[in-house]
Amino acid sequence: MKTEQYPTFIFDLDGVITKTEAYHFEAWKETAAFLEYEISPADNEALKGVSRVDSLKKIVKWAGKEVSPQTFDRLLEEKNERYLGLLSSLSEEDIMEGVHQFMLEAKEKNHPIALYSSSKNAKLILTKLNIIHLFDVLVDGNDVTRSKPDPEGFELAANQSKTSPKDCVVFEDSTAGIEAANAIGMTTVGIGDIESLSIASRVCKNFKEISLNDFKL
Ligand code: B16
Ligand code: MG
Repeated sequence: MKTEQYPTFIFDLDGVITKTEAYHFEAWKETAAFLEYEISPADNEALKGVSRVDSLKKIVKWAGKEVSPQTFDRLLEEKNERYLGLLSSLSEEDIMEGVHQFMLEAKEKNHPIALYSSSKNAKLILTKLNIIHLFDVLVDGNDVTRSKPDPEGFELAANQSKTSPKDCVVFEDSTAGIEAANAIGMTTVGIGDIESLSIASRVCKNFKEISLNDFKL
C-alpha cells in the first residue's frame, strides 16, 4: 500500500518570513562607512543569506581594506548590536503577507515545517513574531559550519525532518540559498524579483501567489 507523502517545507527567515533584510542593510551601512565604503543595494543583494562573518569579509574586500582580527570582531559585534536595536519593536505584524496563513494550512495537512536561516538570531526573531511553535525543525547559523551557498544547513533540515531532499520545497529570497538547495535536488521557490532568483524552480513576488495545492507529491 502506498502511503501518502507530504513535501516538507523549508523556510528561509530574513526576506521570506519577515523583512529583516532591510535592517541588516541598515546595520551594515555604518560598518561600511567606518571602512570608507558606501554599500549599495546591489551589494546588499550579494549579502542575502550569507553569514555575518562571511558578509563582513565581503565588505572588507569591497572596501579594499585590511583589518586586524580584533577590529574584525569588534565590527561584527557592533553590527549585531545595531541590528538587534532595529529589531526591538518586531512583532506578529511584521510577518510578510500570506506566510502565516500558508503555514497554518500546511500544518493542518500534516506537512512538516522546517527553518533554515543563516542567522544566529533566528530563534529570537521567530519568538518575537510569535510563530516559533509552528516549526517542527529549526536549523540556523549556530548549527552549521558552512553558510549558504553551501547546502549543509538544508541537508541538516531535511535529515531532521526525516525527508529526502527531493521531497523538500524551499522558500528563499537569496541567490546563495537557491544555489544551495538546488545543489542537493530540492524544489526551490524564489521569493522576490525574477532577475536575481531565475535559477529557482519557480519565482513568486510573495505568498499571496502561492497555494498549498501547488505542492502535491
Ligand atoms: P545574523 P536568512 C541571513 O538570514 C541574512 O539573509 C543575512 O543578511 C545575514 O547576514 C545572515 O542571516 C546572518 O544573520 O547576523 O542575524 O546571524 O536570509 O538565511 O534567514
Ligand atoms: Mg533570506
